[in-house]
Amino acid sequence: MHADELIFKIRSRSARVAVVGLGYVGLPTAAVFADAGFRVTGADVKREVVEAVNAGRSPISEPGLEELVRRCRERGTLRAVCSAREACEDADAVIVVVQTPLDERGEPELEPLRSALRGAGESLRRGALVVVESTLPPGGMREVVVPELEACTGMRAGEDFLLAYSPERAIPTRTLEEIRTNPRLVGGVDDASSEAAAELYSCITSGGVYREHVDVVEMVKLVENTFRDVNIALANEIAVFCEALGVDVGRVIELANRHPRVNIHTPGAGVGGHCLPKDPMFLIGRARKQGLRLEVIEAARRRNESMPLHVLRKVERALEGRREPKVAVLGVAYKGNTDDTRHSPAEKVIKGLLRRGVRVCSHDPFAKQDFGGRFTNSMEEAVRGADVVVIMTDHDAYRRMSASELKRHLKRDAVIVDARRVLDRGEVERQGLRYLGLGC
Ligand code: SAJ
Repeated sequence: MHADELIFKIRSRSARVAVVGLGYVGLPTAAVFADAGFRVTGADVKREVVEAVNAGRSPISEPGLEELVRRCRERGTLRAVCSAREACEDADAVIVVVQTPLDERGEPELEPLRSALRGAGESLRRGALVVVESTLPPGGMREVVVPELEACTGMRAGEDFLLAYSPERAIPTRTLEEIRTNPRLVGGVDDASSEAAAELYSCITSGGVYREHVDVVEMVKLVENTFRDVNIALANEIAVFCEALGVDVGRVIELANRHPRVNIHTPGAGVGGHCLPKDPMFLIGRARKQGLRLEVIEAARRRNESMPLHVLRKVERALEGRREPKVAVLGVAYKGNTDDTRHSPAEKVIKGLLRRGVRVCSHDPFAKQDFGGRFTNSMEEAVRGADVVVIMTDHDAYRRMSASELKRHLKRDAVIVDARRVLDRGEVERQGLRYLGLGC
């Protein structure tokens, strides 16, 4: 199949783009394409998301996104609808970016992706390009995406329509910048598909576009997040060991990282979000089907999953001997400066404390999620009268917190459990508060 006409339309920006899924990656992607001069229609099943976008607002907290959405709405280059079928009706390029989480058995849950593909497929035009940005398990393009699209369209991929995989690689809190500057990977089902997809993404990224076999692209995406998960697991393991030795892990990692070939990540309360806890599982699951055990990756997953429990034990130690204690949990988002609470380590800590009958009041400057306890957006209210403050998320607001101000609201002999190492130990101790940091 030829892609010449589509490539011409992409170059002249007359190609219409549809983005199916307006989540943490989909909406920024839609807005970046709209900002680059394309007419973009985004689709999302959540009515409140569609309404927010059409009102020029961003339903998620991501630096620069609200302003970009507003600008694109004012220029008339971005609109949102509830149905994928409607969004794809007149689209020359369709980008599918919906979640591919794990189900209860730890297997890839691909129904949201299949359903998005079916929605797009209902109105897909002959000659259009479909790009999947959702993270796929190894073999996902061949085994899931191609058959699903061919079944619902009655057309053949690479013959009647173009199809490529180009995984999103932007990091939340820097999503817009990374969509525009990160290198892109593109793996088409045929040359024309790769060529068209590469042309499309070269309109929005200055980081270069790499064309590769789709099987390679699937692995690259998963290996990147697995690298990070394993690296963080190493940092966490060293932190737990340093804690037992009474050595400050922060200094250890800082100095080790001065070596030109060492780059140990930051230990913390656990690894959350929708990617790092999941993507290694795609590899582990697939390897098991081949009769292989990915022992290092499995051990790293276990280490990272154990971190909230490690923090819970520290809090329990700090609570020993206290009557009807109150714990303030600072941060329910999975990482700093985001409102995303998916797979947040705070959930396990809060639920663990509630099970033990502890009064919990959690706080977050961005997110709103109680995980079964009490939640407030007022930091003062959260920490008022607390026996223990446990810092679960490295929000900038917590880094700026002053120990003397904090002390004014706490019980006199309160303990700070700093699971993200955001406070200065010396300053906390100078206020007469006990400091229990992770890894020291
Ligand atoms: N974390 C640590 N220590 C660290 C870094 C992170 O404990 O040194 C924790 C965070 O607190 C968080 C979790 O790990 O709970 C994940 O955070 P993250 O910032 O590492 O990653 P995500 O999930 O927000 O985004 C990752 C990114 N992948 C890589 O950097 C390799 C992003 O580029 C991907 O697009 C994204 O996953 C995705 O969607 O796959």
